[in-house]
Amino acid sequence: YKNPNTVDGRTAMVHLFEWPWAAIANECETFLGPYGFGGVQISPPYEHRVIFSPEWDTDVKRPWYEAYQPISYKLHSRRGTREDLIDMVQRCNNVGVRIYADVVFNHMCGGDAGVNYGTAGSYADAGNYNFPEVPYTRHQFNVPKGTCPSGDGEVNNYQDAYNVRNCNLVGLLDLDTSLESVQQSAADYLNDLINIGVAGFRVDTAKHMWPNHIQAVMAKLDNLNTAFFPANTRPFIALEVIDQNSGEAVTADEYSSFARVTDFIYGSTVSEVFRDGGSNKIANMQSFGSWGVKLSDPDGLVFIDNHDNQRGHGGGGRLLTHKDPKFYKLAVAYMLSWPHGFPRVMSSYSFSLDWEGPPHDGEFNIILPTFNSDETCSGNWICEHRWRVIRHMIQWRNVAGNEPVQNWWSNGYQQAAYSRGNKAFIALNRDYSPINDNLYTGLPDGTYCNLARSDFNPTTGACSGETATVSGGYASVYVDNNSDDPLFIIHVGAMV
Ligand code: LM2
Ligand code: CA
Repeated sequence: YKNPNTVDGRTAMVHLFEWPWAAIANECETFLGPYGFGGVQISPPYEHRVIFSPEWDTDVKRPWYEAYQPISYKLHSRRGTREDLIDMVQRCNNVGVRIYADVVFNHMCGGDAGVNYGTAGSYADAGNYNFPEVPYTRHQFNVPKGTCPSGDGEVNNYQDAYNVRNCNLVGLLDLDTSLESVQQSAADYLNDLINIGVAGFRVDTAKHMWPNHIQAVMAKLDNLNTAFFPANTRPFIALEVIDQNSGEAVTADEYSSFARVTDFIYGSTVSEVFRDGGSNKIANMQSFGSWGVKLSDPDGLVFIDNHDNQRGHGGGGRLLTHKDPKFYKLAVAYMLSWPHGFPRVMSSYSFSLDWEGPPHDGEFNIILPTFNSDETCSGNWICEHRWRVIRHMIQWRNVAGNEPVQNWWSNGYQQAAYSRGNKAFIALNRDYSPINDNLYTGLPDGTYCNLARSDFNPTTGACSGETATVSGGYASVYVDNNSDDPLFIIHVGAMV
């Protein structure tokens, strides 16, 4: 369950937050496959609530978070129909890019939804705990049964695991996941996705479910579809457990023995180092992983920011995001260079208010991304995964493979450089002066394309700009601290 089931040699995924299925299918074929991305976390594929101006905020229309309020398990969301989903999963698998579905089975929609119709047109009556399309009825929910110990039915005491796991999180109707019938409904819906060809799941709100209930659902899951995966392959499971405050009753290590778990400490540590350049220096990052993280290498899903905390939801925190591009690129490049955890690159759209949904037309249809000649996205899609440093670091990580960190160099403050065996070398500068040194790279002699500042064409072997020469293993490395891309990036897959 901890294996992401990527094709051989692919080592990272991207979260294409709120991308429609049709756009993801194209992205797999034209960009993610060629650049060596291992997989895509997609936004929720099941039927969810449609939110237009609920009474508590008349300005809120089609917020992104309506996707976290299930109405049924029909695979028809704001991002596309079942047919669109099937087409996307097939086309991505065909170019070696795996799909991980974001799934919710802790709860259904908020009680405030009342009688409503979901994205597939299914009827639900939240006030009466009635979801006929699944079906779920009142006896399958914790609050009406009295299994939630809080006075008002809300999660309001993180010191008490029963409160966290048996009550309604922000009013979302909490399912009684101890019931075999609920476990079976959840497994049926995940198996539907497995049979379509997904490689695994990001499980929302796992912290709010008992570990043995999640394991019971996992035990009911089919092996992956043999049209795309070897026989007897188990799905990848990444559990969302926000464990970043000490003293809470629920911790990540209750889950990490049986699945990967989101590491929320990782991103805040790396953000702090590359944002402030304060007491946690880049010079100290040589031993990162033995400190600064929650989960050990094989147990962690690691990321700098995610769709929640980049807008103050889901624990929030002072994370680097695309809004600080220079330091963000350093942080993401560091993540992709470092052999710890399975990394997830965030891909965002621009927003100013925390609830704002993806770019849309006057009818609230999502507008598909369009692209500039330098591969970046135009309009309101940020597409961090297409930024030059980030897309090249995906390939760098694949080339580095299982090679260890070697040839570590640092100025003792905010500059560092290192190789992964004799395959790949990087230098990062978050300091107030340039790196201007003759450094031992460990790489074979030859001429390399500096991918921080240039592009490499694998067909012609041409480098669009700056090159670097390795001679006797040494390279003269210059990294301007005033550059927007204060890095030096070379690997044996991009030699001129
Ligand atoms: C999470 N972790 O386990 C996410 O970190 C968290 O951000 C998700 O909430 C939560 N699980 C449920 O999947 C998001 C969003 C909330 C939003 C919910 C449901 O962060 O703001 O709550 O999804 O859409 C919204 C309203 C809230 C309202 C609720 C129910 O913001 O005010 O509560 O819907 O209608 C009455
Ligand atoms: Ca729960």
